[in-house]
Amino acid sequence: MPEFNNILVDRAGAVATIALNRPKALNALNIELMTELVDCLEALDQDDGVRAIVLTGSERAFAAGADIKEMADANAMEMLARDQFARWDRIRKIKKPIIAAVSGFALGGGCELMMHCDIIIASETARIGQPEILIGVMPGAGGTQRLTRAVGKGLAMEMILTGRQITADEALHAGLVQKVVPVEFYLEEAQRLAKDISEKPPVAVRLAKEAVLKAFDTTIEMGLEYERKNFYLLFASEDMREGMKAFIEKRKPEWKGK
Ligand code: DAK
Repeated sequence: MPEFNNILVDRAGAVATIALNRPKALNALNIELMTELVDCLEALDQDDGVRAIVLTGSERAFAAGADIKEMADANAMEMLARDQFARWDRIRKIKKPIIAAVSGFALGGGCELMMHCDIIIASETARIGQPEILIGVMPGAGGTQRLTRAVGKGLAMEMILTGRQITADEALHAGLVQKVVPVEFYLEEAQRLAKDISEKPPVAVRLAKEAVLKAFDTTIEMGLEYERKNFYLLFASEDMREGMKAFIEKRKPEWKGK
């Protein structure tokens, strides 16, 4: 793993944890941080020893958004040339499950990054919002689409048009985050969940993640076809044989990841 300036990477067994680390800027997502983050995610995705990834920030901020200071003077042609969205699209292609552990601010691009993850664990202190409207823009890294699908049209409109931050409990009730825990435990809880998933058969985890994500960009008919194909494919895996055999023999399965 190369050296990074803006993220910290930690490994515990098959779980890797990436912590965004620009504390003075509340983890604002500048180009260098995003480049490191995406490179790191792709490297972990290729690493057979890693089976689940936790993405976190600090207690004070998961991420306070894209770096406003870096964007403030850019013109449309420069933004187009930077092609930063291509980097975000690569996060969507990560095959291993990513669990977000969110505390403090998850705003703008920070909220969008959180929503790129597969499951979100929040601390009671989390404050989540899309405040771009307050600085004269709008969400650009998927916020209008992912937030709307997660919480529904009304709340998404309200958040995006007013910039209001919602609390962790509101986010839980709206279905945006999956669990809220006291701040001392949010990272531990996300890592516990990641460990649980890391102990499941990796090929089934990969194909199941892929199929769930399909639900976002296809019709129900096509999605069901896709699910079925992945289901059949698992009957070609050694882990499927092992899983069912172990059940019948009343023992714990030993996964090979094949
Ligand atoms: N960018 C740059 N610096 C930031 C920042 C940000 N988003 N958020 C905070 N900081 C910096 C502050 O400037 C301050 O730096 P110094 O003044 O100390 O040098 C330091 O972090 C501490 O912040 P505060 O002093 O403001 O701390 P407070 O506790 O008083 O307030 C706050 C915390 C989070 C409420 C406040 O900092 C705030 O409102 N921050 C901005 C939140 C925001 O508007 N976020 C949305 C940004 S727009 C794209 C992809 C995505 C996007 C755009 C393009 N492409 C792929 C092209 C997304 C856009 C956005 O996210």
